[in-house]
Amino acid sequence: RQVAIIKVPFGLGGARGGAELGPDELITAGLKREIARLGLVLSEEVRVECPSVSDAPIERNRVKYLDEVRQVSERVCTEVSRAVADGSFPLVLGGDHSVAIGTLAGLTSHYSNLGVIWFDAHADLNTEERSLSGNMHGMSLAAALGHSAFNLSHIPGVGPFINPSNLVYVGLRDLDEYEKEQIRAHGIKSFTMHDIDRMGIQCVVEQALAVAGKGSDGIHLSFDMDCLDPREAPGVGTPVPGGLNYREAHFALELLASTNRITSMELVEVNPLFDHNRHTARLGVELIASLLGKRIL
Ligand code: DIR
Ligand code: MN
Ligand code: MN
Ligand code: MN
Repeated sequence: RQVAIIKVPFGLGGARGGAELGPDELITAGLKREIARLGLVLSEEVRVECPSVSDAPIERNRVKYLDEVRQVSERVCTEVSRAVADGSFPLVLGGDHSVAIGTLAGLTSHYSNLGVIWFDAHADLNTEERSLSGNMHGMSLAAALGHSAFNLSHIPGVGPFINPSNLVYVGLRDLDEYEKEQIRAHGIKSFTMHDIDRMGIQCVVEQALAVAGKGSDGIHLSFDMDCLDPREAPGVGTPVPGGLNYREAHFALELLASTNRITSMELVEVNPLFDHNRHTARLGVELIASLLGKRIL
């Protein structure tokens, strides 16, 4: 199997800077060594050109850096689409979670009915109108579903919107009122931390796979590192207490790997500025390795 690493050093969609350092941090933490150890071929390693604060004009709008997010989305879409066409497994390294707009755009150009499993403390369902923060990383799924003003349909080469019945959340614990309404209105399957405590992570992941896999021709795993407990992963932009622990996260990704159903992955929101001893990036590398098939025995 071939893996294509797509680095997206973009942080302007986040609440605080630093996520743009994520891709290099993951590489430094040994990602390529792990991929080689698994016997996988690294078919390509591309770095998407991303604007940073110093390139962007001073932001005066309520919705922050929309033009920059739009530009990065188009570039990520192109790279992801090319990786799929090459027969590689796209592994997108964020960057803040707004990079998912481009990832999903690129994937939908190949998959007509893409399932999505979204590991996150947050639902990322805000629109430009309803966002309380103005940060685009809290709007990526609204764009993928076609609910926001800027959405998937504005990206050249894109396919259909994500169908809410093939979208599933794991790890939710910090939602805005509008996002709760949206989850209910569209019947989006959501496994909150409460559900994980009640059902156990195995049952949750099995049910999540069933939702994302029903009638779909591919399943994308979008992994926001803030789904983890901040004690395990302090290096994120918006930590929320009460998240997944080390063993739950590993087990979840091992279980997903064992089904051979996951066709792409992105890992986002590694923020080295808030990390201790590269702990979060190293954990990110381990979790990617688990998803790519690493086993204990
Ligand atoms: C909040 C936080 N719902 C927002 N979202 C975050 O800004 O829209 N997403 N942190 O990752
Ligand atoms: Mn997120
Ligand atoms: Mn985020
Ligand atoms: Mn989040």
